[in-house]
Amino acid sequence: MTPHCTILGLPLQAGTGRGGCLMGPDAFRTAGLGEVITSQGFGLTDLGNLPFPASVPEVTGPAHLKKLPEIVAWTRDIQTQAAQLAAQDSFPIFIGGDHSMAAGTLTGVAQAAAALGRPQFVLWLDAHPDMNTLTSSLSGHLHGTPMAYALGLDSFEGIFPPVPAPLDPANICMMGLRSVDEAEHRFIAELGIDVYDMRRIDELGVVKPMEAFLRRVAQSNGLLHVSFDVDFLDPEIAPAVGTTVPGGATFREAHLIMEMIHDSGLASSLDLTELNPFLDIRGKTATLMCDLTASLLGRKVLDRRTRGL
Ligand code: B3U
Ligand code: MN
Ligand code: MN
Repeated sequence: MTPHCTILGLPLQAGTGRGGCLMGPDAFRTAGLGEVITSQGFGLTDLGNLPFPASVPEVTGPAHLKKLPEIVAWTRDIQTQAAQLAAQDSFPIFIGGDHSMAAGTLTGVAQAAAALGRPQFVLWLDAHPDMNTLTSSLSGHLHGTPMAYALGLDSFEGIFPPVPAPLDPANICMMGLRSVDEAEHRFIAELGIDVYDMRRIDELGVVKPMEAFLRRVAQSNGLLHVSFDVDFLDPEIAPAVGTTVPGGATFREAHLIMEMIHDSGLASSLDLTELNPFLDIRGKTATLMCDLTASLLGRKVLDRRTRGL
């Protein structure tokens, strides 16, 4: 991993039904994300927040979709930024914002990987696969669709920007799923995506699945994008998210995943997404997400200081 990180704030919330994700980037910074990065010995460039799209295209799609033109505009802008940042010699951390941001980050980093001739892998940590197409989405909320878009599934053509380098389903690993729509279930089965839902995590733990996935990334000389949705975590420890689903990953499971990613040296980019500071309790979710990022960047259990003494 390069010894430098670049933060880009993506204050979008049009993909969700609840306001608040707009404040996500500020909450990550307030919780000390910058200090976490520098204290792990990384240089830091904070690019601030990407501005609201200057122009919103006139697009129409299925009528039940909410704020479609706005998300199309964000996707266009984020994709361009992500492709540029992923091509630089610095580790990009995209701080959201709702998960529709991943329509831009996944396709942008995959574009940069394709330019290097290297396969793009994705570790998707989320209660949801976010794999609805524009036609299968039942809620109309576009944060439920970025993975389908990045895979190049149909319904997006002519509405969203063309996908420069669609993800290979064989290079995706999803962990933590526990809320999956019927259509998403079908897509996952058809594409054969590697899924560790919470039941499989209960049964196997996280070490074996992570070892197997990281080995595949290493053997293919792949680049690894980690997309971390706050609702991957159990809502008891991470309440600041609009769509809480009980039975999520524990504190230690999540840290262990981050520690294993660090030890592998394979991560090339990161999304921190769906944080809704309006729903937080004294900043505990934002702080936990920063601590998890510290583990991904190399903080060890023995380095941690006791808080509040
Ligand atoms: N699959 C549902 C629910 C959902 C997806 N992502 C979140 N919720 N956060 C949908 O709306 O597509
Ligand atoms: Mn999500
Ligand atoms: Mn989710």
